[in-house]
Amino acid sequence: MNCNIRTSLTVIKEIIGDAPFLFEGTFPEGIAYAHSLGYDCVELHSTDPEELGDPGIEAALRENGMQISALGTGRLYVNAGLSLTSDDPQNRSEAVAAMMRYIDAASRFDCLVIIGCVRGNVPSKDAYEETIALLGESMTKLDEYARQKQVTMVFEPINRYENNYLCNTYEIADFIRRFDLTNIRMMIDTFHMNIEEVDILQAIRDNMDYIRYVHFADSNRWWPGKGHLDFTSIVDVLIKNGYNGIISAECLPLPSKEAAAGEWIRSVRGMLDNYE
Ligand code: LER
Ligand code: MN
Repeated sequence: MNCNIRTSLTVIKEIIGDAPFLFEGTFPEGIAYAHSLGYDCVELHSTDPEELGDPGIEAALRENGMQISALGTGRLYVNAGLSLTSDDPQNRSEAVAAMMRYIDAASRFDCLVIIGCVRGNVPSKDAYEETIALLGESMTKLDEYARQKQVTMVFEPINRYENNYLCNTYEIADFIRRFDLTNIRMMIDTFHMNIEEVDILQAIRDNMDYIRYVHFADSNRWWPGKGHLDFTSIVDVLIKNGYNGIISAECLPLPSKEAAAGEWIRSVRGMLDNYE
């Protein structure tokens, strides 16, 4: 069976705490490094969308024959404290405005924008519907802007210990349908799926119509093969259900970022090459 799945490496200026990124340095350096290891693309994480204006990025992409797969936006929440569902309207509109700058950059780079923890959290048990309504309002604005700019955003189910709502694939698909979003689709992350899905393979089959991007990390968030997830079956179900996008290396930089980046591509390329 033919498979055109490509791989991507997570790149960030500075890895803070135990964030699951594998290259630390400038974006042009990250692009050259990812290419040298055999990755096809880079996933760029920035705190400020202005970082993506660096003209060295385009030059490095050209020189190395690389593409940007997606722009991560989680640092807006983790580092800058912005949330699409903040109860402070000023914070919320700054979050939406910053996400629009990411959409602008994605339109230049022809890549996806990830919506992860910038969704914020439900502040109390009885505030679920209120939070969903705020998120629906913010997402509707982003969806319209993304449509104008012909950009796709991918909404990531994140496990309950990091975000306390919209944790599994079915909930994200329901949310997309409920607000009739067209340019917001879904991505999956096997680390989160291992915690939240009843059956990982069935969740992929059931939600395939929405899945546009994939993060691979094992059950312990190390590279695929270092935990107990059955990646052979996960790759097989993705390919047999027509997935033809990008799989990105978002896993812990352990025992070192260099080791994890090298082992991730060796393991995942090894599985994908069985289909080519
Ligand atoms: C973002 O892609 C994600 O998976 C979060 O868990 C990052 O910490
Ligand atoms: Mn992820």
